[in-house]
Parts: sequence; structure tokens; C-alpha cells
Amino acid sequence: MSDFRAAAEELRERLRRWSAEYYQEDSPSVSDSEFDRTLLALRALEEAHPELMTADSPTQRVGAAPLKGFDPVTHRLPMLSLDNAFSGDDLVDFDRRVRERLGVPAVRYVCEPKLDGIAVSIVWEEGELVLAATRGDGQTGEGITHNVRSIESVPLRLEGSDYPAHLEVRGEVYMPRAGFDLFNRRALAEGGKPFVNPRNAAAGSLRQLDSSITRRRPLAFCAYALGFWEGGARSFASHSEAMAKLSEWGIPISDYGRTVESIEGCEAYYQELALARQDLSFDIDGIVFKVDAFALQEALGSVSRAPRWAIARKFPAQEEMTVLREVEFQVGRTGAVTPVARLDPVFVGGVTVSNATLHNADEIERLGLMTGDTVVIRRAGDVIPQVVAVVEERRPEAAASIIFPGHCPACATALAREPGEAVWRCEAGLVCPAQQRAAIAHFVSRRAMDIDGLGEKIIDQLIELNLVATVADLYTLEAHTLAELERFGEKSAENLVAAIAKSRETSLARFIYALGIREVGETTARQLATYFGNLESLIGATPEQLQDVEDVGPIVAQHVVHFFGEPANVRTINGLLGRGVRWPVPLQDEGNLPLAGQSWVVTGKLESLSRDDAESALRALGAKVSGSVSGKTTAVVAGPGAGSKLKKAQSLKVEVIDESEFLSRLEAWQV
Ligand code: 9MJ
Repeated sequence: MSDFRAAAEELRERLRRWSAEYYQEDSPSVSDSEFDRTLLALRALEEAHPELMTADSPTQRVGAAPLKGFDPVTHRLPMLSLDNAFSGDDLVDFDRRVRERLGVPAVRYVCEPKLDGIAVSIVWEEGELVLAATRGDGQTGEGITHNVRSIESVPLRLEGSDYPAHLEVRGEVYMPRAGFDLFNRRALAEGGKPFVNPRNAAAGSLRQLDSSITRRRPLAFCAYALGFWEGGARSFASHSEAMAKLSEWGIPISDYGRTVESIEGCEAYYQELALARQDLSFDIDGIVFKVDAFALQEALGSVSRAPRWAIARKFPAQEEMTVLREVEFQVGRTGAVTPVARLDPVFVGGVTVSNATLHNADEIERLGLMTGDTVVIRRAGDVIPQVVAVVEERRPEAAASIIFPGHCPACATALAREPGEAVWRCEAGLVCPAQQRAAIAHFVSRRAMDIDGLGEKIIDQLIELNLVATVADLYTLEAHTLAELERFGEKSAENLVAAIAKSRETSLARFIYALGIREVGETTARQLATYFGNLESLIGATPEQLQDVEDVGPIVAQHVVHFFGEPANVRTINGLLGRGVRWPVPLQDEGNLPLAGQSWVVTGKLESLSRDDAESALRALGAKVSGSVSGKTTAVVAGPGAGSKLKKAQSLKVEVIDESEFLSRLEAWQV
């Protein structure tokens, strides 16, 4: 028994310490999910042993006690927090409870992104902003009127005239991502301490006693609830109606709010936003679902901390903390030396991460990183994991400085750095085994020559045994030689030879991309292929001619000229052509293609074909496919989950079509 008591007290102590770091110091030393897990553990313990419950347990509180230095503000209605759902099943349970209590077959819900900032209450009297406060412990918050007044998007005076005499609105103050990046860059440049994430940045900015500091922070506000209101002729039947009204009065509301007729709509909305999440201009950590009708909200009521009529479904955490064990220095295809963080494995953004790129020496310095440090890892969507911050409070005694090597770790050539560049390079070229290996790995990769079955381990063996020195040598490999390699059987040797043979039939664009010319990615390779039409013209092109190609500037032109000026590269190309690598000569004049001269954008998730395939189809029809919407965009193909690109298209009045319309047009164009 006393063991449980001691365990509960220890969990409470830990949570109190973390709460203070989070709410008072805006500098948490644990991730949100670690905090949530600990809180859940304590709650489970208290539920199983109710005699252990204490009145001041962190499980009984909504947020934090008011900070000193700010006037306390008592909320006329308590400011509640939200219960969490962590799965689709939790959401279905929520809906079932709601329907059973109300005795109805289906409920209309409002869906809203859950902003990751800090909750505030703002009061307008006769249309004038008179008071703003944080949530605090839900009953009493901190008066932060001056600070909220300094936020641009908060109206000091309401528009229109039909607002209640006393209007309290609740919402979130948050820092949009762009502002956060800018703010942190500035803080670092001025020798200050960056914030770990936009939420802490917003909280820290709002809790400034000096509102001129708040004014300089890029904060925004979004309303999501009515608080206490009275006076005037208005009444509101539903949340969605109230939000629309707030917007008319000039109060910012979410652009992404939507009403749905049942829980199935909630699930679809969740999936849509989960996809669009990474393209939003602000951080969200989940979706909030609310019963729309106020009469039904009232009938459902609240429990101590949270309303019964709302729930927040959290996304899997995108940030976690883990320990940096060591830094390895990898030499890439172009000789660039990249530091790679080796981490204690951590589950973040839906996958287990044990490596993260550190980009370059400047980045290590910017982060102030040492081995042994606890670091914040972020993995958003399918973006590669990043180390975004160091938790200095957790630095162990034995932490060690990270020393960037002066020589290539693969061939010992002294590293060089061009003026103004962040990257250190090994300039040994294909003499360096690391670059040789990377060049071959790139050449065979799926989007280049697409040779299946040639992993890095096999490439290493081929180089070591002197079977392959350049990519042209791949086409001389025979099955019986390959069968001798480690972990290779006759069958896999034959498969690899067949895959190599098949790759001989390629396209000019893939071939150019596969060569691995610096700064020539897939798009540039495609543009070069389209513009020059054949390899001879490209090899003979002058820098001026190259710069006539879209997106090719002086630097890329220089890299191309330099590449073809290297006799070794020309020898390799001749070797490839001599061994049968070829591509079809374009038959059709580009200008006659149905979408010639048009620019298209594909966004969101498509059902019956991948985004890549949709883009390839458009290109084959002569269109240029772009990653961003502008006034020059001809049309946008938008699937579910389309976010900022769709909005931009709508605001620019660019034509937007859905997948089924796109498919029927494809059919029409292809005849
Ligand atoms: C956030 N954080 O975006 C609520 N919230 O409603 C939204 N929070 C909320 N609603 C009632 N969209 C209590 C909290």
C-alpha cells in the first residue's frame, strides 16, 4: 500500500516540476507525450486506489496557477480544457456516449484544427476590448490585456453593431511557423536563447510583463468558443453560427472549421487534416470535435475539467526527446561532408527514428550541440527527421564537444569550404571511395536508372573487388561473377543482371539525372532534356545556352559545363552508350502537345493514381508541373487533404478540378 502511495507522490512531484518548467519557465525538459504518459499513469493509479487522491494532485488541475506579476482575473464561466482521444475507437466511444445521453441517432459536429498555443479569454464591452486573460487554473487566470492588445489580428474595436454589450470570446494565441523561425533566427543572431517550439514561444511572449516585448513577437489569435455574454438582441443557436458571427465582427476564426452530420464525417475530416497538417502555416496537435447545437451542449454539460460535448483527437506526436550518442560524418556524391546524428531510437511521427541529419558544421554550432545531449527530434509527415533543439538542462557531465573533421573520413583528402558556403567538401572526386559509392548508388536509384537489387552493401563489395570503378562498369557485370559475392545466390545474381539489362532502355531525362551533376535534380534534368532534345547538344551547350533553360541559373550552368568538361565523365558516358544505354528520340514536337505552355499543380491525396503518376501524365501532355501555385498556374488538381495550395488557388481564382474531373480530361486529351 505504502508503495503505491510513494509511487503516486513521486509521479505528482515529477508532474509538478514539469508543469513549472512548462507553464512558468516556458522551457520544458520533457516532451508533451512523456508528460501525457506520466499524467495517465498517475490518473490510473488514483482511480485504482481512490484513497491516494489528493486535492492538489496534478490530475485535478486544468493548467497552471496564475503567475506572479500579473493581476488575477476570475473567469465568469470556468475555462475548461478538453478530453483527449488517441484513436479512432476513442472517437467512436465519445460519439456513442454523446448519442446515448441525448437519445438521438446522429449528432451534428463541428470539426476544428487544434491549435498548439495558449488559451486566452478576451472581453469586449460595447465593442471595445477591455480585458484579456490566460486560462490559468481554469477559474482564475492572469490579466494580460496589454499583451493581447498588441497582437495585430485581435480587433481592439469590433466591426458592425449587433454584438452583445458584453462579449467574452475564448481562443488560442499562437505563433505561426514562419514567425517562429524568424524569431528564433533573430534570437540566435542576437546571442539569445531560441525557443524549443512555437507553443513555448507563444507562451513566453504572452507572459511578458513589458508589452512592448510582446508587440515584437509575431503572434496571432484564433477564436474557438464563446465565453460569458449578455446584452443586445442576439442569441446563438449553435457553435458554427456563433463562429460565423464572430468573424463578421472582425474576430479571427479558423479557416478550416467545418460542420459534419455524424461521426463518420469527423473521421474523414481527421484523415484529411492529418495529410494537410505539414502544409499548414501553423502547428496543430490534433482535431477538436464539438457538438454544434448549444441546446445539446447544455444538455450534455461538463465534468470537472472538461465539457462532455467536445473531444480533442491528438495526432501522433511529431516531436520527442532522445539522446544523441554520436555524430558520424558521411561523404556524399558531390563530396559534401554531412554530419549525421546517431540517436537512441525514439518513436516519433509514426516511425522509429535512430538517425537524423545535422546538415553541416554551422548547424551543429547553431544548435550548440554536444554528444550525450538530450535533443528534440521532429519528424513531420514524410519529412526526414530533424534535430530541432538541445535541452541544455539535461546535459550530462560527460557531454563532449563535436569536432568537425579537417580531412575526408573516406580518403583523407583535406576538406575545403568555398567562401560563403556552409558545406565542407572532399574534392577528390571519384578517387574518393565514398563518392564513388554514392555516385553509383545515385545512378541505380529508383528515379534515376531504376536498377533493383543493387544495395549499398553490394556496391561496396563491387568497388572493393575492383569489379566496378564507374557506373559504366555495371553493364559489364556477369551473373557468374556476381554469384561469388557475399550473400548472393545464383538466382539473385541473374535477377540483378536482368535488372541492369532492363535499365538500358531509359529516357534522356532519367539519364541526365542519373549522371549526378551537382545541383541537377530531377526537374532540372527533365527541363534540360526537353530543351536540348539530345545528349550531344547538351554536352556542347555554352553557359549562356544553358541559362535559357527554365530554372537554370549561372551556378547550375557552371556545374553542367564543368561536368561535361571532365574527360573522365565523358569517358564514362561513352562507356554507357557503348554498352547499349539508350532512350527514344522525341517524335512529337512539344509545341503540338495539348497542354503545351500550360502550368499545372497537383496537391492533396489522389485515389486512383499517385501524385507522381498524375504529374508524369501532365508532363507527357506538354504541361509544366510546378510545386507552387501562382498567378501563372493554369489549373490545380486537388485531392482530399489539399491545404495551402488549394486556398491559394482559390484566392487567385485559378481553376481547381478534382480527381474525377482530371481523369475524364486525361481521357479526352489522350485521343
Ligand atoms: C484549440 N486549442 O484549437 C478548443 N481549441 O474548446 C479549439 N480548443 C476548446 N477548441 C473548448 N479549436 C475548450 C477548448
